[in-house]
Amino acid sequence: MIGPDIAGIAEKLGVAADDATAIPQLAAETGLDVDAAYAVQTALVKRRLDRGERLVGLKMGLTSKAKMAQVGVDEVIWGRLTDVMRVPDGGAVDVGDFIHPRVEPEVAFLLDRLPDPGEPVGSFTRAVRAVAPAIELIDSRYANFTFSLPDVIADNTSAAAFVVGPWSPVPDGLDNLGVLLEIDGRVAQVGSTAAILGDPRRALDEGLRLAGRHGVRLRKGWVFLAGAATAAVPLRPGAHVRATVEKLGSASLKALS
Ligand code: OOG
Ligand code: MG
Repeated sequence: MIGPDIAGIAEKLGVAADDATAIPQLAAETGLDVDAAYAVQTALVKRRLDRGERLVGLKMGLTSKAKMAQVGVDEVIWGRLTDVMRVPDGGAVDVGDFIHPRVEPEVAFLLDRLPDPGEPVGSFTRAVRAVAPAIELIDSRYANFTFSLPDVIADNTSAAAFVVGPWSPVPDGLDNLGVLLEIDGRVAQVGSTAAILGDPRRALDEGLRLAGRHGVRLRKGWVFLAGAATAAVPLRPGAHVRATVEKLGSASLKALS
């Protein structure tokens, strides 16, 4: 049997991102399952690496119920981050570079010595050098921001851009810190780090386990996004976005008008 055209699907998704033009979902039509979808993601990210981008981290997706409910997919997923996706804290993006961008508040980890797959969460303090508030800008390449599980995996889990706030040493507890997303100084979303798999440290275990299944090992110096604590909010031209995590401070982003 001939399987799905991994390279062809990756090219379509890559062009959709480059041109900021939505495409129809393609997993059902092409018979893409989860494993084939991760193969598409690998090819899609390789397309970026081939033009000089560098891998700088890993992101988790759908680690909170709020996110699962928003997009109607209830499995934890992971994707890759490159240097070109990183926007400096307080920096600006052009909404026109994206299809239908949304922003969401996240917790970022700076990876140090990595535990082996399956090592318990107790190893977390050795594996993580620092923690920071973060904003992820997601932009599904599919029309209407609607997708199935293999569709969103193939699309590198909607990864488009991210901002990391100031790094701090890991505080004693990370499991119940307040999270706030403000747009133009108004509260848009409120949550808690408890929404992220009960404790965002668990997202690291999940990332190691799930990416490990596909032969991907996390590296020292990488940024790790644990997944949004709340639903994502559309990013409009001219908006000022701030994500605050209790004890950790804030990260911010502007959208050019
Ligand atoms: C998929 C990516 C989810 C998160 O933090 O949950 C994600 C999407 O919502 O488009 O990044
Ligand atoms: Mg996210």
